Amino acid sequence: MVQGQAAVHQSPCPSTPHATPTAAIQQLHPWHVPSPGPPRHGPAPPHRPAAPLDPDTSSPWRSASVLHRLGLTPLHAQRVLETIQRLHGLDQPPPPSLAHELTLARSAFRQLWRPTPSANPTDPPPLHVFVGPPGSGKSTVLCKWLAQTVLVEGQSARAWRLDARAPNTAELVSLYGEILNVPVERSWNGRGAPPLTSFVDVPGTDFHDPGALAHLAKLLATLPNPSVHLVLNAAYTVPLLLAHARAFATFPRLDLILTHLDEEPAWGKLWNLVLGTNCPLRFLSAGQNIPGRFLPARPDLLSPALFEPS
Ligand SMILES: Nc1nc2c(ncn2[C@@H]2O[C@H](COP(=O)(O)OP(=O)(O)OP(=O)(O)O)[C@@H](O)[C@H]2O)c(=O)[nH]1
Ligand SMILES: [Mg+2]
Repeated sequence: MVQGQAAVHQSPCPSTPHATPTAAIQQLHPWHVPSPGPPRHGPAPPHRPAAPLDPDTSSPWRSASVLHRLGLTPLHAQRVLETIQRLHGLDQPPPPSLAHELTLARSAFRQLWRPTPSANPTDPPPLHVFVGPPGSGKSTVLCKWLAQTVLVEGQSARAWRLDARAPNTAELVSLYGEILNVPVERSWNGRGAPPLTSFVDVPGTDFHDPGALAHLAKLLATLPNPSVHLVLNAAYTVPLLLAHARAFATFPRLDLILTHLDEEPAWGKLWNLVLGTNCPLRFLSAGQNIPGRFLPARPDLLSPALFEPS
């Protein structure tokens, strides 16, 4: 069970209104550490003017502050707030209770979620290709998905461990191929997609290097109908996550897989990827163990404490 699911059960959405947004946020966010109050003795701390990115505390909508605490950038928080206001009725004053406002926030998040397109049953089985920066967890994710396909779904599969500009040294993929009795080939033989779910591992690509990106694009063009998964470490900062999503945006049928969720407590910040890109979020992966924790992404997993226990 992933951390997010556990949090759902530990921190159900409050059913009673809170006096202040801060009180509500402390209930909502198990990882939120309240800042220490002013010292009991000695001089009062100097007044700190509001930073430009501070939430608008004058807003009559208390959920504005909650969205800020979740880790949404001001632009994305504004978009969610506008959706909340539209759902409530644009000419209406904010609801009297914060609980009601948070119910609207959940509906807004569900509405803004971009689901991954469902597979057409008449299409050939997908060729999953994992791309992204070096060390983001691509080979680990491939092995997790491969293990689910073989062990949980009972399907046959094939895998390729291809070189790009750099050689592919991911022995992990070959090792799990052996364990799961899945053939792992070291070069693409050009025969076209086999009638099995297939997985392709490539080495990391530095998104600052146009030559490496062009080389990857050329490699992808040799593969039949690849379904490209951009694998990113969720512990990256929001600007870095968005920069990667922009750099890889031209690859075909791109979606996102986020890893290292065991090392990143603030899952709410990942809403910035949902709101700031055209890429659906496909899987969330937490930890090195295989098959381990590897779940289809859902709105309630990104902000579990905001959603009702399911
Ligand atoms: N803590 C943690 N470690 C992870 C996770 N996913 C992968 N790792 C570790 O991160 C390191 C890199 O993982 P890989 O799967 O080899 O990453 P990669 O993107 O294939 O790396 P390159 O092919 O070299 O670009 C390994 O030590 C993994 O065990 C995760 O979700 N959490
Ligand atoms: Mg790798």
